[in-house]
Amino acid sequence: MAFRGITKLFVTQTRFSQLSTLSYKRLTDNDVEILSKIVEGSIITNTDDLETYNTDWMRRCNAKSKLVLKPNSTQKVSQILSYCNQERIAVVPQGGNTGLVGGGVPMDSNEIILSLSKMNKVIEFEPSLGVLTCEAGCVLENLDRYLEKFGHCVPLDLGAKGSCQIGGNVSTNAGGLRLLRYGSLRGNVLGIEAVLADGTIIDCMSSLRKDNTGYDIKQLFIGSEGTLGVITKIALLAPIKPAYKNVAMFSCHTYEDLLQALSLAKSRLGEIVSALEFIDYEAMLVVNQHLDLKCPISLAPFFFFIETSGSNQEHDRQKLDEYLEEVYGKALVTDGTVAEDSSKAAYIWGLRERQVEAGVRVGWIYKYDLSLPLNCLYELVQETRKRCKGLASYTVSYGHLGDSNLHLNVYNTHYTQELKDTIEPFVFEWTASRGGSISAEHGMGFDKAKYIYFSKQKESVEIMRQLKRRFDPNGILNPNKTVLLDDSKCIRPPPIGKYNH
Ligand code: FAD
Ligand code: 2HG
Ligand code: ZN
Repeated sequence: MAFRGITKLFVTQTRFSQLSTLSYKRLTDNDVEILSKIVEGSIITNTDDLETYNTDWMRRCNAKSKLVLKPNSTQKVSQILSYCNQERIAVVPQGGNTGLVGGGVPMDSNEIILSLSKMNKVIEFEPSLGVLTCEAGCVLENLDRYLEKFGHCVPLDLGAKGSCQIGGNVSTNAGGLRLLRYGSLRGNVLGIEAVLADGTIIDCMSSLRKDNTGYDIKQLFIGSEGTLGVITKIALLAPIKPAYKNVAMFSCHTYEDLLQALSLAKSRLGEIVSALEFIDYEAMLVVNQHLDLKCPISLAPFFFFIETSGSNQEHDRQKLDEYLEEVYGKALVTDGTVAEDSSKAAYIWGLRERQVEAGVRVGWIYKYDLSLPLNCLYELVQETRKRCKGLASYTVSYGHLGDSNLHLNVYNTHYTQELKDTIEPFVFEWTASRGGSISAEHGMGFDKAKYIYFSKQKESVEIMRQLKRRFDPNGILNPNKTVLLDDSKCIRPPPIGKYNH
């Protein structure tokens, strides 16, 4: 498959990897033979079969890697990396390939893909501790189903749960819909086994809730997008699955009303809240038009989604009813619905969760995942919409309002450089000027790596580079992702104040 209307972008990417400061070996038939022996023939070299691994979920990157390796043990991962390190062969770790920042696909035809999909075994679940131990290639939804038998669940939930892997989730420090309830993976991951670039196996597997013996090495692998090591095993806290859920959806006429409804949800529903999400009117239009999902309540500029989860149905419902009375009484919401059964709940939730899928159907996506103070979060959407008028099909926003995490997406039928230049670096500059983050939960990947200075000071970036050099001296792991070793490739933010008006 060729690039969909983005020959120009692909050319830019290819040129970029050729200009990289480190040089990698051109893959030979002899390398393929040796690596194939390590994985006992579990490889992919056929061009058609390689396509899925070379193309990212949004179909924006289409690399030409010639080899996918599928090891089924940590030992084999270690042997692969040891050989690749010695031969200077670049390796891209890949989980479910659902990442949204071009982190899990190669940028150059000589990079090989290390797929974790065969390392998909649950090792054990210890009910008294509520700790699950598994291999990194387990699909998130499969883990959730496994835990359900014990009355437990995974502490994160993403729209991509049917294909993303827990190793990919940990490597991107994925947030998702229930971070509000269970917190970040940084707190939920108790142990990690990872393999360094030279093949060294780092065993930080532990089921301990508390362990303050020195630096917490496993944290370095969380969110480092496969640039410091390949995660092979994980010990994860698995909370008790809540017995009862309520899902409700409301229309709000102004952003201020939405924020007040949010604030009341936090204070009135307190411990039973499990998700507080929003989509705007244009996002609703996109799911209506491209997924044929109809809005079940009257249309408005904003839609607010609340999920509660608890152990006492009556108590939870009473709290929700009191909340409804208050927000209707204060006219913060103008219409709404509470799902009476699980199929209606799934329908309502689909309006929010399937936004990503709807966007892909429009054509080309310019995707931004930002942390911003709530009071100015929607101002950025309005400014961007104004700038993109006449150039884009839609400027939509949705996101994890309870976490101040905005997903800002500009859609068009095809890629144009003019539209890209209209949005970037504007969005990053605006975000930096408000003290926000240019990547709230998706990571930096290839897309955002050069913008790291918009969210991190130079001293921190330098420590990141030192860590990268220490963990992966030959730079073979996921080159040109997350933090660029060549500083001259990074873009600097403008002086503070440019967008403070
Ligand atoms: P991949 O895409 O394969 O890889 C992602 C990165 O991790 C790459 O840099 C890769 O090299 C690295 N990697 C993968 N496995 C390993 C490993 N074992 N060891 C070392 N490095 C590894 N993200 C959110 O945060 N919140 C959401 O709500 C959310 N919703 C989504 C909904 C949809 C429909 C989609 C398509 C994506 C969504 N995402 C969301 C993006 C999210 O980052 C990924 O879905 C997920 O965390 C990536 O897992 P994966 O197994 O697909 O990893
Ligand atoms: C979500 O919250 C995902 O649905 C995807 O993080 C976000 O589409 C996006 O930009
Ligand atoms: Zn998200």
